[in-house]
Amino acid sequence: MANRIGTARPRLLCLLLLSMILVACRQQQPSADDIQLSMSVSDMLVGETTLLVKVTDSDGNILSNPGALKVRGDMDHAGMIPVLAEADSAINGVFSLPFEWTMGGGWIIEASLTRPDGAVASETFHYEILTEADETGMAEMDHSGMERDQSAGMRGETSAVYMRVSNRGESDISIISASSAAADQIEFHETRVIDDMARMEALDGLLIPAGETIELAPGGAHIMLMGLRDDLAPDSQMPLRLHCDKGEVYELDISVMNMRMADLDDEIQIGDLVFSNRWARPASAGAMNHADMNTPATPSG
Ligand SMILES: [Cu+2]
Repeated sequence: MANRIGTARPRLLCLLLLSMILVACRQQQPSADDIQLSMSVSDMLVGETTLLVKVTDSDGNILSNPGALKVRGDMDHAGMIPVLAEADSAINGVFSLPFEWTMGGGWIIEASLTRPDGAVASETFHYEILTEADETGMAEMDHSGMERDQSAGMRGETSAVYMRVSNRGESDISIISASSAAADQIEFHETRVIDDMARMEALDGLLIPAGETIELAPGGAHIMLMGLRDDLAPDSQMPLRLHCDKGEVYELDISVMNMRMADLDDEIQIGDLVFSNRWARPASAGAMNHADMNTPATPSG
């Protein structure tokens, strides 16, 4: 009640302050949540390359002072030494980082931007890197998704789903296809390391023999999501449907996370199958829609 006395002036002051705050807000840089990182690469063959990382706000506007960028490249199978790069200045919103693909195979590139205010925005991209030998062998490989996979990988539009599946029944179960509202196309792949080189091969499906358990994991068999329709944000869930040759459909939810550090408490049984440790790598859909970032995906032809 005592505050009532002399309210007129404080109110005026408040209004003034409020309008100043509004003006300040309008001029403020976007928060880390509104930052969009998109990536293109100059070469997708083993060896030296340049990573171009473009930073914009959610409306696609270039930021005058984006901050500093760190990039970490890991292969999608265990035991490889990560490749690191960083840059603290961008030209027209684009960071240019020299980088080296040290080996052929699937790469996960994580770009983390530290804003001038200390906030961090990060994005993960997935690339399939070839050796020269691979490139010529490509046509012979019965791997229809592979080329699409690469061009999609350029846009960070692919991801992989991993899980453990046990068959508690008495007959073998064969998963022949998968579908999801989150992706245009889904294939079963296996990463194989041959002569020190990791490559992905398409599988017809997944066989879970009676009484056995199969493990889909980085560096091995996985469910490849191509043409993502929506961003797969860390800590979100995505739906996945697996179709069995006998007609059964298994509806699953998949946790999106950067790395699975421990077993997940997510075991569910559908029919004879028990699914657990279901996770997918984060990825963005159509992050590369800005025309000027479209460097050619394949080296030539
Ligand atoms: Cu794959």
